[in-house]
Amino acid sequence: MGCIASRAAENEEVHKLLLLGNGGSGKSTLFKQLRILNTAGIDDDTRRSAILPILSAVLANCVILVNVCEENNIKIADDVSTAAEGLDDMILQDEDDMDKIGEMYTMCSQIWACQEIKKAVKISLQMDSEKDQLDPNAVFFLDNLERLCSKGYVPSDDDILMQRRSTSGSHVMLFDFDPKKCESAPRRELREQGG
Ligand SMILES: Nc1nc2c(ncn2[C@@H]2O[C@H](COP(=O)(O)OP(=O)(O)OP(=O)(O)O)[C@@H](O)[C@H]2O)c(=O)[nH]1
Ligand SMILES: [Mg+2]
Repeated sequence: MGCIASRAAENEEVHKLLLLGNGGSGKSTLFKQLRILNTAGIDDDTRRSAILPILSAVLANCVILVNVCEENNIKIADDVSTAAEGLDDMILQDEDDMDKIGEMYTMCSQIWACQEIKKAVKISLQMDSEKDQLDPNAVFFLDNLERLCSKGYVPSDDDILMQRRSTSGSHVMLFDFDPKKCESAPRRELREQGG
């Protein structure tokens, strides 16, 4: 009984916030922002485990852009199509795949340098079919290709914030909110982004 009472008292001290919303509506992004601003920040394991998913998403987005060009009769150079075919066969899933990053960089930068590909960005952000849909932050990552593919790359806070990874199950984070600390922290903007 004493245990239940003390648990109840403990719970009264905690303000609980349940985040519900469509996929891609920003629940995890809010979590990550709170982690950066109000806890010890993003830990090294989380950063390390984000490397391959970030690079895989970049690779997949390059393939999507080339497919969208082909489907919309946007003419691209043959070497750009060939680079996309090379990427289509590439899988990045474990540490052993890290030695493919140099090759991936060459192919992705060739695709991203192509002016016609930029036309496909706008189209693919508006596509209904999931297979042709670009990640909302694909341009941010493609503009940072050199940094992402360099040796010893460690994802920055912004990389972690921009990364799109669908959450499975429910996640809980406990944090102390200190308004004074918040005022002195670098200002960040949280914006509602339609799904
Ligand atoms: N450019 C930009 N992107 C944003 C902003 N806020 C959120 N995003 C991006 O929008 C996407 C939101 O995705 P999540 O936070 O993973 O969405 P979620 O609600 O957790 O989705 P599920 O886990 O699938 O239910 C991420 O790619 C974010 O980086 C913003 O202010 N600007
Ligand atoms: Mg999520």
